[in-house]
Amino acid sequence: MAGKPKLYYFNGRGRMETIRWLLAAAGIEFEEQFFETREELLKLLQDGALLFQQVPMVEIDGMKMVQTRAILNYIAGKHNLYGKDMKERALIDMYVEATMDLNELMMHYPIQPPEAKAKHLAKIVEKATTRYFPVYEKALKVHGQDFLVGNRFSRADVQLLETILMAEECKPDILSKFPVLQAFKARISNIPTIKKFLQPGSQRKPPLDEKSIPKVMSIFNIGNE
Ligand SMILES: N[C@@H](CCC(=O)N[C@@H](CS)C(=O)NCC(=O)O)C(=O)O
Repeated sequence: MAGKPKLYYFNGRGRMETIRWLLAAAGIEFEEQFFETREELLKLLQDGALLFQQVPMVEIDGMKMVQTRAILNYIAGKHNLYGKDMKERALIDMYVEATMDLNELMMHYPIQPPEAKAKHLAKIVEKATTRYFPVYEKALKVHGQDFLVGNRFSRADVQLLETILMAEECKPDILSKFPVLQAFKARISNIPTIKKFLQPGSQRKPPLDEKSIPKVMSIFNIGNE
């Protein structure tokens, strides 16, 4: 039997967090190796473990996988979270790509310079409430089912919940005009694997705090590229 997947990243959300969410939702236990310094990342690189010299990297089923989307696709396919056919998969892909676009915007918020923060936050709220959330609200309302795609639990539900919770960290009442998404959030948060991941002490990571920002910027050489 293959061992547990092993995740290589820093001890924070970044691009790895969605991978943690998906594994947890699938009920898969995983190990994590964190690097604290740029030197530790460079060591991994020198060992030849990073195909494109970047993380996230996940050791899984004898592979050293990189590229976030490739990793997520593999986990989703393996654990039956990727629809029943090509068309469902296409819809799931559209939905999750949009959540990842919004996540990317939110991920960059903590590292904005102080003078750019308010504008960046306004952009997050505007995109969430006028571009992305209305689509999911309508989709759930129109088909009236519990899950986004195909009337069964998929990565689309997991990734949308992750994004909703991140958006609420930016603006706690961001769902106020989206009653169907409020119900969706409650429902999906109650799925046992997800409920467990949402509890304190799980491998879910908190938002990046002020004192971790210089560390993350130094590990990834952000601003010096
Ligand atoms: N397309 C890649 C992008 C990966 C990426 O940008 N990783 C960052 C950390 S989140 C990194 O390794 N930066 C160091 C570098 O690019 O040298 C993916 O989605 O995995």
